[in-house]
Amino acid sequence: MSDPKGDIGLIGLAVMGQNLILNAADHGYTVVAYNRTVSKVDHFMENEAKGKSIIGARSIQELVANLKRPRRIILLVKAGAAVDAFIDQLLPHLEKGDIIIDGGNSHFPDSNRRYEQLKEKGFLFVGSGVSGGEEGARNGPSLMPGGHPDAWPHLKNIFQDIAAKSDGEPCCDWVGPSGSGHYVKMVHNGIEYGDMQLICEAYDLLKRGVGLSDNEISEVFAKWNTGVLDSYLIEITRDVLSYNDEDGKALVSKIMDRAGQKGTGKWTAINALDLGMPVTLIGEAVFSRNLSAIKEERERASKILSGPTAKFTGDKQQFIDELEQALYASKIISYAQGFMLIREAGLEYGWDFNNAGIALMWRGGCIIRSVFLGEITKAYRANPKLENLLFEPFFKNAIDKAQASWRKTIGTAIAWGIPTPAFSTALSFYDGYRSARLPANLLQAQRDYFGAHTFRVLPEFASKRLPLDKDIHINWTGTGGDVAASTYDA
Ligand code: 2AM
Repeated sequence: MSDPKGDIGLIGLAVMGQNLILNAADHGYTVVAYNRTVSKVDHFMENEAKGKSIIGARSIQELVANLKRPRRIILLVKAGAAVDAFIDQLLPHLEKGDIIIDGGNSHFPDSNRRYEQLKEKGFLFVGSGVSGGEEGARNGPSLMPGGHPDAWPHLKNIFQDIAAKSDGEPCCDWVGPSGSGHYVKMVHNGIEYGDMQLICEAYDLLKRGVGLSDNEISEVFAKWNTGVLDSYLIEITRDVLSYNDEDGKALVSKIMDRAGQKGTGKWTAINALDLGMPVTLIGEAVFSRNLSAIKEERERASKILSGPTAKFTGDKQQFIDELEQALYASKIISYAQGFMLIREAGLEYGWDFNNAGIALMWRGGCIIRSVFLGEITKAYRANPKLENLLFEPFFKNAIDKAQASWRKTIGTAIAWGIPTPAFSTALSFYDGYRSARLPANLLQAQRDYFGAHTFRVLPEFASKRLPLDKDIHINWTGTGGDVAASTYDA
C-alpha cells in the first residue's frame, strides 16, 4: 500500500464527531472517519464528507492503515464502556508512540486510569475536554487536552488550528498530565451549571417579582449582553425568551420546569467536597436542579406551604440595573470558587495548572465563553501566582461597585419569597471569605464537648493551660474523661 495519507483518525460519527471532522478538513487536514455502525460512515461519505479531504474507514484495521505515524486517533463516543472497548480494539493494531485521544465527556478518574494503562504499554493517551456543542465543533470548539506530554507536539498544530480563536489566540492549550484535561472540562461544566442557575434566578425575579413578560425579559438580557455580562449564555437566553410559539406565546413558558442533568456538575460538586473546597455556587446549582426535578412534590407543597407573595413597587429600571450588578458579583464569586478548586486540585493531584491558559481556553468556543473570561486571562497573565481572583483590583473593584445592589437584590428576593440559592450563597461565601473570624470556634468547642475532638487555641490566648499548636481537650462538664478522639481538618 502507498504511504498513508490520514493526518488524524476520528471514531464516532454522531453530530459532534462529524462536525469536528469537517472542521479539521476545512483546515487542510486529511481525516479518517470510522464508526461502530458502519452504515453511518457510508452515509457521511456520500453526503457531508463528499469532495472533502476525508477518508471513510469500514473497519478498525482500515482506519489504522490509513494513518500517518505516530497515529493520532480521536474517540468521540459515549463516555464509559465504549471508550474502553475502542481502546481495546485499537491497541492490537497500533505501534508504540501512537496517540489515542478521548474527546468525550469522560470523568477524569477514568482518564487517569486510561493514561496509566496506555503509558505502561508504550502508547500515549490524551483526554481532551471538547466544549461548544455541535456549532462549536464545526466552527471552532474550546479544546482542553491533557495526558501524556509527549503527545502534545504531535497535536498542537491541528488542535490549535481547529479550536476557537479569541483575539487571534487559540482557545486550546496543553492543560497538564494524566486526566487533567478532563478535570478542567469538568470544572468548566460545573461553572456552566452555576452561570445557568444565576441566569434562571434573575429570570425568576424579573418574571415573578417584577411581573415582566418573557419577551420583555428578553430585552433586558439583550441589553445586559452589551455590558459586563456579555456572554454566550446571556445571548442565548435573550433568544430563548424572544422565541414565540405558533400561537404567539413565548415557548419557554410552556416548557416543563424540571431540569435534567448528565452529571458533570455533580462530579464537580463531589470533587469540591472531596478536596474540602467551598465551591458553594456550583453545589447550589446542582441542588436547584434536584429541587426542580421533584415537580409533583413541589406541586403538592405549593398547596400546603405559605410564604410572602412578591409585590413589586418602585422603579423597574433601577431594579433591573441592580439585578445586573448582583448577577455580575455572583458570577465573579463563582469563577473565584472554580479557580480555588483548580488550585487545590493542582496541589492534590500534582498538576501544575496554568490559570491564564485555562481562562483563555474558556474565553471562546465553549458554553461559558464571555468577555469576562478575557479579564480573568488578563488577571492571571499579570500575576500567575494570584492567590484569589477576588484579590485582583479589577474584580475587587467590580465587587465593591456591585455590593450594595447585590445585597439589596437578595434582600428583596427574600422578602418576596423567590428563591435565589446561587445569588445568596455567592454573597454568603463572600462574607465568610472576608471574615478573619468565623464562628468555628464555637463549633470546635461543641465537638470537644460531646466527642473529645480537641481544639487549638488562638495565639493571643496561649498559656500554660492552653498551649499553642497543641490539640487541647477540656473536661467541660467535670464528668468526661481526659482522653481525646482523633480528628481531621476539613
Ligand atoms: P453508533 O453510531 O454505532 O451507535 C455517540 O453515541 C457515538 O458513540 C456514536 O458514534 C455511537 O456509535 C458511539 N457509541 C455509543 N455506544 C457505543 C458502544 N457501546 N460501543 C461503540 N460505540 C458506541
